[in-house]
Amino acid sequence: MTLKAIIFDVDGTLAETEEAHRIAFNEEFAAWDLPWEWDSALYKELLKVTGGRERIRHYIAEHNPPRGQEMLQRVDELHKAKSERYMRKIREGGVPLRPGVKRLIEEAKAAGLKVGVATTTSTPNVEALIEATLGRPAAEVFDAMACGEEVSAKKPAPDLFTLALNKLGVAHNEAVAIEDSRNGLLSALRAGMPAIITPSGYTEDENFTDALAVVSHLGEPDNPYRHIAGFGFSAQMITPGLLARWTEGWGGRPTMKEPPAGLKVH
Ligand code: XBP
Ligand code: MG
Repeated sequence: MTLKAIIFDVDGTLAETEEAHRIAFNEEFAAWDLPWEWDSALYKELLKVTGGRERIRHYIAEHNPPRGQEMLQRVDELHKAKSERYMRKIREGGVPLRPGVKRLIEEAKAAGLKVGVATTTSTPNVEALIEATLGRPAAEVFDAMACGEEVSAKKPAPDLFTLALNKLGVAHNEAVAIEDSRNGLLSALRAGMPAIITPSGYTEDENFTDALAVVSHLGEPDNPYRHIAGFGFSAQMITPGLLARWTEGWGGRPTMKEPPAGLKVH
């Protein structure tokens, strides 16, 4: 494999956005006079279902909250209002990019790699986050974006990573995914891609057994990552050079269940 692209997840990976999502859901529920409150423990459970609309439907089905059946008919409306509320919060600032994200994007571009995103959230949310954190349009920062509204099956299905690969014009074995969740890892593996995991607050105890490497964040020169599992034991930052070395032996195929054995740890 020759590494040609890096594809980033957004929520939890580029930034710790899930608290802003959770608060936006709760504020919107209150605005609709719904006696629904998603605390952190419940939200952690609900995050297993990717996509905000899907998450609301799942909550109604599993928790049978007051006015659930009424709201089932209005999920799109409720979710649209939540998304607008979320974007307002993001535009106010206060949700920074995680360590090493800006650095790795810049280093990847300087090394001639393409950079994309594959996310279950919708395009305007990504645009708001990138504008608020990098001060530039997302379309200038990324060579391609694959967002939730473009596919019928969200993560852990492979569709979003496959779409990002197609838009970037690279093969599944020429790109690496950067993810924070088990669902995201499965999505990448099912698309035939290797993945590096930087767990986020809500995903840190998930199972990342099949990842190439698990590190606390991407690392900065003055803020090295903490190695958790896999490759990268002796490194301090995820760089394009390291990613190219770690993915050299990658022989993954779309829909594969296990990564290939026998990759050397550098
Ligand atoms: C993130 C999600 C998203 C957000 C909410 O998953 O599951 O649904 O929580 O976003 P990933 P929307 O990081 O794996 O893409 O409400 O806009 O769907
Ligand atoms: Mg994520």
